Amino acid sequence: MGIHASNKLETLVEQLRQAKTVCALTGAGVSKESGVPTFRDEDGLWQKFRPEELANVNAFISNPSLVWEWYNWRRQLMSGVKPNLGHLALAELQDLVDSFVLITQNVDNLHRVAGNRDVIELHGNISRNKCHDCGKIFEKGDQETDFVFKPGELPKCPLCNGRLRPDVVWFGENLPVDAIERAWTLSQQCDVFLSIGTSSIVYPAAALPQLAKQAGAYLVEINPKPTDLAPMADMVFSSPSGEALPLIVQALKDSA
Ligand code: BJW
Ligand code: ZN
Repeated sequence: MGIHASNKLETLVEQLRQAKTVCALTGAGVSKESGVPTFRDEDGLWQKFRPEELANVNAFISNPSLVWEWYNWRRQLMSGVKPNLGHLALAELQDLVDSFVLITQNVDNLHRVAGNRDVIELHGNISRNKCHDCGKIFEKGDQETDFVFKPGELPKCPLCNGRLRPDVVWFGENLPVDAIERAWTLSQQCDVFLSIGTSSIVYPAAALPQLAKQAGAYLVEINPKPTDLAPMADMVFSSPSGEALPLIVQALKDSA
């Protein structure tokens, strides 16, 4: 490691040690090394459709089979994945700083599996279904139907016979109020904010690091392709999160 890189880690370790509250915001990039495709990279999800065309309530109403096909495929894909070194480092980080909150846009549950205790899910969780008509939420296993539905079959709500859908947040829908309110407040209160593996284009999540910076936090971006957030950041790691995060955690442990 060059002197420059080690100085950078020293500076960040100092910031993390002094911080009362550390927030991390994660996006699809953190799960890429687990084998979950991102939305907008070249090899991202279903290149023939833009995420805006599928993660969209109008698409679900006009073409529910297409939307269900996409979620079936993703559920199958996610059922076999495990946390990677980036997730595990974030779980370790929570015990190395004063107070740590993980805010995620991901629906894959991998931060909880990795061991993070305080996880704010901004965009829901793919392991649940919700009735589009009566709002009832079903955990995996609550329904009589299989979790991955048969092609052409549209799952129905066992209570009202309404249209079941994954319990995730689509474009044009509000984020869960408790989740976004808490994330908003914490972003304004925290001392260090880490933005990791997100393209920083989907709002309101993309506003959180900007909010943190404006309120005085030390802002760090970790992304192999730095985003429009980078010019605002105090420090940028242009590497995969599965590489950068273990280095940061190791440096923090070494300084103890
Ligand atoms: C690595 C890596 C490695 C690769 N390590 N990194 C016009 C202007 C402004 C705003 C709007 C507008 N029109 C509409 C809006 C609002 C809209 C919005 O923001 N649109 C933008 C596209 C412009 N937002 C909404 O609608 C939100 N709701 C809302 O605002 O409510 C109020 C409202 C009500 C009524 C009308 C209008 C507003 C809801 C947003 C919901 C987003 N939902 C999805 C799907 C979730 C469920 C599911 O998973 O199926 O969330 S879309 C998709 O994008 C998903 C993600 O969470 C989200 C963000 O993507 P993410 O995580 O950043 O992934 P990528 O693929 O974009 O980026 C991956 C990154 O990883 C890249 O940068 C790589 O370089 C990097 N990477 N390998 C680290 N190894
Ligand atoms: Zn129902």
